[in-house]
Amino acid sequence: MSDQVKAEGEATEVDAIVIGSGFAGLYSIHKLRNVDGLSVQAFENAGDVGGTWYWNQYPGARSDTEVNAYCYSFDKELFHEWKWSERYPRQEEIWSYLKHVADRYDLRRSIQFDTQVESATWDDETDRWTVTTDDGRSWRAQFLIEAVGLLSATKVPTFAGQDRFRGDIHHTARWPHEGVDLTDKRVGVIGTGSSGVQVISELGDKVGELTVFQRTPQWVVPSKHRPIEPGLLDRIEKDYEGYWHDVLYSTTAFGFEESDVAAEDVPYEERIKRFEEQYERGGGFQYMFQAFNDVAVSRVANAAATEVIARKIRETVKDPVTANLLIPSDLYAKRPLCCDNYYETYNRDNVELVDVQHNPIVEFTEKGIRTEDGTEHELDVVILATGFDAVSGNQLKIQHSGRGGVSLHDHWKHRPRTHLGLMAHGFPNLYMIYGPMGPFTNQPPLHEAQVNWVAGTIKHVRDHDLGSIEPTAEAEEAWIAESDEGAAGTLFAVTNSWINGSNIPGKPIINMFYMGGSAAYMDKMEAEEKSEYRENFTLGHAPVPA
Ligand code: NA7
Repeated sequence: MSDQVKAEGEATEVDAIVIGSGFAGLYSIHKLRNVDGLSVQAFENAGDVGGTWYWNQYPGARSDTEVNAYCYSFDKELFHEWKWSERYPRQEEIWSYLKHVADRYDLRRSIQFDTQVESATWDDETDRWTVTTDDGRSWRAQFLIEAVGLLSATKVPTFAGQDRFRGDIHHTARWPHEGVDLTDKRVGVIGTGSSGVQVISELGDKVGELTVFQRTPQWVVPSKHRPIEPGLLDRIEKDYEGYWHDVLYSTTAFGFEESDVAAEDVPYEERIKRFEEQYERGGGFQYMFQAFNDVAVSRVANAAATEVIARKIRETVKDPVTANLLIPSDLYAKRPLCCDNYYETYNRDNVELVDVQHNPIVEFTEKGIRTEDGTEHELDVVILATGFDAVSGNQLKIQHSGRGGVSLHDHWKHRPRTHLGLMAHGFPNLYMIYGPMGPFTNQPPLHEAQVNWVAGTIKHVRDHDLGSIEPTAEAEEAWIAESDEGAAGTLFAVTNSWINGSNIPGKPIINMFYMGGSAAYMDKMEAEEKSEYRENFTLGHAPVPA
């Protein structure tokens, strides 16, 4: 095992380069370096590990996935020793966990922080990637693993007059680590997706005034946050492998039992009753996938799901005008949201909802935000909860030049293209963890499965002295066709959100996920491995040593 880098010309050479140190990046370093014995250099543009959980330190940030499936599985001892305190942990706790993982497996020594990877250039002669970083250095590696985050490249809209605003503006995903004192302040929030909903629910009773600028309301169910069910983690440990196998071989990999009943197959009253019960149990993904199995594909099921939420909104929000504004007119087919205290927050005297769909933001002024009706909303702080250039955004920030000098920008000009959401034709030995057309599931368990698959291909290439592995053009085409066909049968395809790229002006509105479910995705990866990558990949040849 070599853990050392060696200088070759100007570039420093390692076996593998990893970009990112969130859930996927940290596990990539551990697996490739500690388990498989490769020399690994990682780069991270943040000042510490954590990825999403480093950046998203806004008030109220927490996981809305139950923690028993929102953690690593690769080491039972880690699972045993880390004591989660909450069912949906706050950002601080998840970040502490990831820092603990970095320390426990001694990962930091392989990570260069505060470093942006600027370019990655493939050399056919040597079967190596040359990576340049913003500190002016170059690195070479046979394998390049990009764990750059599905939801990481921020979408920061600019509004007319923004520069003259005398207050502060913060994006939720670039929240200052020293914190922002919002006590008694007049705070405006733009955006009502997951981040906005969490920040709004948290801040209602902590700030002077809260003004929510809502363009599109979203369906929100309560999380019904509570301590982890007593004994649950112990029960998981008793059948540890079996539990994680069941998580991966489910549809969504969220660790809860998914329904196998179609809402369409039961009478209307039964449909409503089950959604009512599910609402009381809480949880967004549960509301979408635990009550029935067809909420994301059937308009009948979807209508029953939203009927119940709409009724709850009307029951909760005292002012009927505000309640009506909070009820979405579109389908329940965005990434499902859950948050306690969201609708209740609008009953507070210090909270105002401004409908910027019909009364748009015209400009920022020195004192705040002016809307089309002429009102100047005076504010001390504006929080942009405006989301991300999701899925492909961070990948495209790096200037990739693949086989024959083809750029990833050109290859993805009309749409992102991959095989398995992991590799692209023309870009040998380049792996994108959770890249476009990856599985639409809970991420941490699938990160591990993908990294294990990647490690398998690397071992295969090295053991057989092959030099490189790359999906064929036909495999890529077939994967896109299969992914698109699956997604077209869902309601996500006809609902605007980051899931299909429609939140970014000018971005192709196109399917970005494989929606066949986690189990089917696992089978696909296994089939490739079993066939020794012969069917859908071109296996190259190692260059003749000089
Ligand atoms: P989302 O879910 O993309 O939500 C962004 C919100 O910001 C959404 O309500 C947008 O309204 C709103 N938005 C964006 N740009 C503007 C402008 N220019 N004016 C007014 N409102 C705007 O991002 P989140 O960070 O909440 O969540 C992303 C994912 O991260 C989430 O699904 C989890 O997986 C974690 P719109 O709908 O575009 O009208």
